[in-house]
Amino acid sequence: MAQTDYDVVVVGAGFAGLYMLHKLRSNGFSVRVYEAGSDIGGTWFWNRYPGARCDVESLEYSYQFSEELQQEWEWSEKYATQGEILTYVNHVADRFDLRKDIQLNTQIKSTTYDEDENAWTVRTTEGAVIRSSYCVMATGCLSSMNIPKIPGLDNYKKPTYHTGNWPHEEPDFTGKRVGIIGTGSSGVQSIPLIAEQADHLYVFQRTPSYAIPAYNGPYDPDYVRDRKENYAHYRAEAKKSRSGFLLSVNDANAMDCDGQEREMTYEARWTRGGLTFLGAFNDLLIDKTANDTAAEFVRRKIRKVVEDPELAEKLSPDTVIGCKRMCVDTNYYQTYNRSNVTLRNVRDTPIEELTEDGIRQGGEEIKLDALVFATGFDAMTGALSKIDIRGRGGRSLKEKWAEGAKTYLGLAIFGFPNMFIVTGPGSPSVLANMMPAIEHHVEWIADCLIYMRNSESREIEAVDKAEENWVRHTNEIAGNSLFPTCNSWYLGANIPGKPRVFMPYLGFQRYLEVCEQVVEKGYEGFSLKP
Ligand code: N01
Repeated sequence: MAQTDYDVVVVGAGFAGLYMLHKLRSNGFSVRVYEAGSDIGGTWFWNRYPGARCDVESLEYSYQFSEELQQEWEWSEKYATQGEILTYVNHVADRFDLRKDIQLNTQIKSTTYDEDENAWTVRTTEGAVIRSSYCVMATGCLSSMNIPKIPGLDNYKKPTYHTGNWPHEEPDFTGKRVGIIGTGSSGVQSIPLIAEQADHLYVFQRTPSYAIPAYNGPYDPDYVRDRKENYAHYRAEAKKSRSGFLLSVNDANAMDCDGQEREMTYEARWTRGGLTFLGAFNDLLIDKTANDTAAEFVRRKIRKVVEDPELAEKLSPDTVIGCKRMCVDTNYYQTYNRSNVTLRNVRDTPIEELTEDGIRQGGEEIKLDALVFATGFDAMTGALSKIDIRGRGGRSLKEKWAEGAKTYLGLAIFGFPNMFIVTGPGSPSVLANMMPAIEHHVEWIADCLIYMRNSESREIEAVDKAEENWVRHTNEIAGNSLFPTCNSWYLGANIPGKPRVFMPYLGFQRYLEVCEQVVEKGYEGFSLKP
């Protein structure tokens, strides 16, 4: 075997990297985790903007690998704040003594595969060189910020913020004129809170989002008790759904019901709040007519909340509901009834430029004291593309993915042996509850490495044909849905020049079954070198 420093290098210390470390270390592998941030937590370390919280229920957005952990941890609210989740992350790290194998403030610059030695050479931006038999990229799906190249960006002199890299010292917007660009999940969460603080808030909206109320609040102790007593059952049920959540999808089709029945179903989902609204009917993401009924229901709700009918119209999306990631809100639409909030329509009147202290739009300059970019991420591939990853024959991953990301199962890449991605493109990842998606990948990878060790194999690689088939299969499924009909980040359409390819795999349960079968058939679709 090659001389290596570690069996496995893991890049990233978010939920994925932390569990990967724990799982591999408990199975006797030597592991080192490298993290660019000054602390652990990934998404929940960086995204600390006002109002940041998870829109998946806390009791489901948490690790299930340790019964003791899930029993001892108490979530205070249905949707946990960023701060509470970060406290949980730190608790996990301490509980499993993870920190000693994590190196913070360390950016990985490149990883190069050595075909003769079957090992990776990993280099940090500071020049350190590490050798490992395997690399696991736990770099996150939404971790590479997107700041649009608006003319004048360099001339703008006032403070700017990105929701995905929010300062640790909370900015004070009191008495300030604040601009925010972007009305996706981050914008929808932060706008109500920034509006409460700022003297005036200008929201620059290109595409309105569908937002479903969170109805967040403290957990009912009886509900928590039941969940905890029956965790195994609930977790198993969630895995049977297409998204990894409980209460996912009603089996009935919207178009098989009469108008009154549909209305009642939507109302019940609306009253419950949150992402499960989209599960009101089975055909919402397949049949445009069905989808229109749900979209119109939400638009009616917007019109009821927003007092100015013209403003309500501007805030009402006309796209397929659920095509872009739905938002979960607290007082989002209500915020537009405030006199200190102005909606600026960027779709009809694009931003012309940033001036020294403002935004010029439609010939008018709006003076600002601070500007917030809630403009999202180069999703799913961005963080990987920033690292110079070179596989067999020195071929770079960036080159390989120039026409769109290609993976086998979202876990492995042909030409890049002994490397795994946690929740990579081609896996359910962002279309599922991220926590079970992460845990599934971590456990699959760990089992695979144990198999490699037991079978005295030294190299594993996705087979070209298997990868091709998987990419085709992923696209076929997406093609049968309404997902490709809008410019979402699932398609890479939010980043100018990025190939338009649908990246996540639709169907959590189906995916789990496929991964299991692959293993049962002796890692079908992979080539293993003894
Ligand atoms: O980013 P986004 P996000 N000019 O890409 C606009 C997860 N998340 O950070 O739609 C003007 O959704 C862009 O407009 P358009 C969740 O999975 C979860 O909000 O491209 N506008 C859009 O409005 C989510 O989906 C949680 O026309 C520009 C916005 O910026 C994902 O992260 C919370 C522009 C970007 O929205 C990303 O959410 C937060 C330009 N040049 C995030 N460029 C929870 O769990 C972009 N925009 C609650």
